[in-house]
Amino acid sequence: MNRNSINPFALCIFFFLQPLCAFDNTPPGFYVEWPDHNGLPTMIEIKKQLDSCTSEFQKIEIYETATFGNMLVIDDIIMLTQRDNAGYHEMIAHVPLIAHPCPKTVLIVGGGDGGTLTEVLKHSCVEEVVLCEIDHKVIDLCNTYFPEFKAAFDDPRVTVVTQDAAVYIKTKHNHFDVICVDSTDPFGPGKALFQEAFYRNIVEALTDDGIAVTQSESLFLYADLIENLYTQNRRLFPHACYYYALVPTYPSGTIGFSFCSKRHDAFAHIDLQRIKALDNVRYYNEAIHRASFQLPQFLKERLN
Ligand code: SPD
Repeated sequence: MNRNSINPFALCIFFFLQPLCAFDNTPPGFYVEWPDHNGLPTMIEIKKQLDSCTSEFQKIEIYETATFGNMLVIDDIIMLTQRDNAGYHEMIAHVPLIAHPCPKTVLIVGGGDGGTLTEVLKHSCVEEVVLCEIDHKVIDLCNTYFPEFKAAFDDPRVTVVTQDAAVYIKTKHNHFDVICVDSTDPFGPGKALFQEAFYRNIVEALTDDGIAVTQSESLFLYADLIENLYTQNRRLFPHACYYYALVPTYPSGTIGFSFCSKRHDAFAHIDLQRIKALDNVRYYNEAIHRASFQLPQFLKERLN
């Protein structure tokens, strides 16, 4: 056969395989999060995988991305990147802590990466923080690959409890001024943290004027979940609402939180001096605190 002619065997193979390849359009060098609960994949360019392990509870991976720094992925879901985690961690911590006039005791549920812990500790009024993380492997890996959060674990105000928070919280009554539920998504180890029984235990664990905020997903992708949590929380708390932050590496670029408070609304105690005293803040400010509770019309109608 002439060197320049096309091999008919190769041609057959190409036409056989080509339709199969069309199902995987992922460019090389990209990580794709495409969970089966939504049709909107999140794609991020990566340089390499830095580490991975399967713990007793979940698969944990660390990647070096091209432009977002290191990235933590748990059970194929992006948890955080170095570049854009401030929108999430500052909003889950500073909104309830500033809404409370004098928070001294704080519980972080999950949050083994240390990002929320780092933000909570910026409040000088806080005297005690318990971080309850079910999976110590998350803490170990993140201490290596997210060194900016490591110092928080050495703060004398901090106690780390390695336990299922759904069990731990039942042992606490009238104890915490603020609870931040920094959970994974509502399946796998995180599922129990989205159920009413857990929220009832939060009510018990909070002090009389306590405030809890819980990771409550994207308003574009999880409106049903948000509406259900809101309906439930209105029965459990005098103040219940939803607020959100912009985080480009989460599905649809946003993530929100349920705000649940026994006495104080989200704005009554905003203290500009306390906000000014927060060190090295990249996302949170007074205007963002207020604006993050303003919802698009479609969600407002569902939460009425
Ligand atoms: N869909 C991803 C939600 C992840 C929320 N938790 C992130 C943990 C960061 N501390």
